[in-house]
Amino acid sequence: MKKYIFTLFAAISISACSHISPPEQFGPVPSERQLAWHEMEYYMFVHFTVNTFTDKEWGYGDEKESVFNPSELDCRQWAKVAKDAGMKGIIITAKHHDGFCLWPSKLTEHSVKNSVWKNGKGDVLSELRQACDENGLKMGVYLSPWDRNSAVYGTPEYLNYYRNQLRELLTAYGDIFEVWFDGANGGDGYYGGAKETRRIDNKTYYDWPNTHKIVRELQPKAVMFSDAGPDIRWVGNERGMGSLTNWCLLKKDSLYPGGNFAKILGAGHEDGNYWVPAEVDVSIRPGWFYHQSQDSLVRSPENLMELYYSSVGRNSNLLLNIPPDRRGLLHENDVKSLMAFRELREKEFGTDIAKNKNISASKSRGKDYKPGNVNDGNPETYWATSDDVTSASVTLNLGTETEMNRIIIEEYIRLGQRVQEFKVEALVNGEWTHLIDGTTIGHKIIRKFPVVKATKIKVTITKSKACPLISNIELYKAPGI
Ligand code: FUL
Repeated sequence: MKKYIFTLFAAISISACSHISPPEQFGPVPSERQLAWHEMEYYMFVHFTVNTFTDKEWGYGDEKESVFNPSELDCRQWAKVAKDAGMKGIIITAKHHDGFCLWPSKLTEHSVKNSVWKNGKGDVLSELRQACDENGLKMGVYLSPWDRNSAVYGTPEYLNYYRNQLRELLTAYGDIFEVWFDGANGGDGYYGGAKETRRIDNKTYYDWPNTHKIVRELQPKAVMFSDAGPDIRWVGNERGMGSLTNWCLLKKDSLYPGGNFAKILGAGHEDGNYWVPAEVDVSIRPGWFYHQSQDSLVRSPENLMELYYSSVGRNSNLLLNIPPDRRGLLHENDVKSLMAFRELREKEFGTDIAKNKNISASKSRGKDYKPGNVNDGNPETYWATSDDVTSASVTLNLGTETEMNRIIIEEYIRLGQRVQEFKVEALVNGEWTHLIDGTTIGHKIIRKFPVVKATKIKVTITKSKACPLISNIELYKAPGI
């Protein structure tokens, strides 16, 4: 009996010791809707309205509905291109600053219902919905707060109009993954014939918190984008440049849409109290809308690749604008460039050299958090250290001398963004050689370095706010340098 009790006691204590508690979350963490957004990484922006037909970037608001007349509009073509390009969704300008609605809104006459396209029976939003569903893409909407057509813009009544439009969009077109609130605001416009300049106070006029409630109520899974979140933030420029140091954290209460916060928006706040990651919005052409004169100015596949490094490679999502032309189709030049860009990415990230290679760590939290979790191909497993350790390294043993020039590193962001500084070294001819230094990691970073022939690669987290949690490391040999 004594022996039995002893054995039982020993078994219980061994199992208690081998149970290692998971790390606690540190600081703000992403919501489920934000996590789903992080996974999307790359998706299409579609700028399409009367401007496409008037050759403008900002319509004044007095455009006749009849100018909107695409000859071959085909949302299926957009969606097929997006899917073939490797994109995960499409965000459309349901209404741009000119106020023209691409859906037959009951709240205004200024929409497709009064155009000649399909004799006023068309609805771009519902065609896009169907095309997205057929191609497994998510759909998002851009609804410009600034409306140069509306007679009531600038008065409290406009807010009701704007919110009711939002309700129409969020109830009639299925699941919306992102609602895009643009920051351009106020100025001259048609305003129902007044033709004047109307200025609003960015900080107070829109009463954003009450508009946000509508989105949460009608589309709880949707993230909301603006200069200041609440869920996703603008990166602070339209050149496609994410910031090398990029915290998903933001003190968003001190910001508002349309304010002058470009620098802050790039890097975020290291000590931010909300999770508000950055989205890079950029156009494949100089303009956001289609202009025939820009047919020869479409970004090259190589240029798109650079954008990819400066956005997805810098802990941001890439929202790439491809504006349909007057036919209502994505232009051949844009499509060609997108497809070649996809091929480039496939060549760039061909075979992951790190996958399942032998790996060791200077420190580890124990079996469930072993270093092998970073190269097992499973984003749900991660290498972690014990709570009191904020600097440690993992070393990948490649077995033989191997050439490489790219590295991907990902943090397990579900429990917060932690890493403040890291470095990567290579064992070349028996000596550790420095490859890169970095600051933040977050969801993902992709970094280049000159081709190196090494037997081992060491990733050291030199500084972290709390014990580092690394879910993925990949290594590639991309063509060229
Ligand atoms: C800006 C707008 O003024 C541009 O026309 C475009 O829609 C861009 C994405 O956002 O603020």
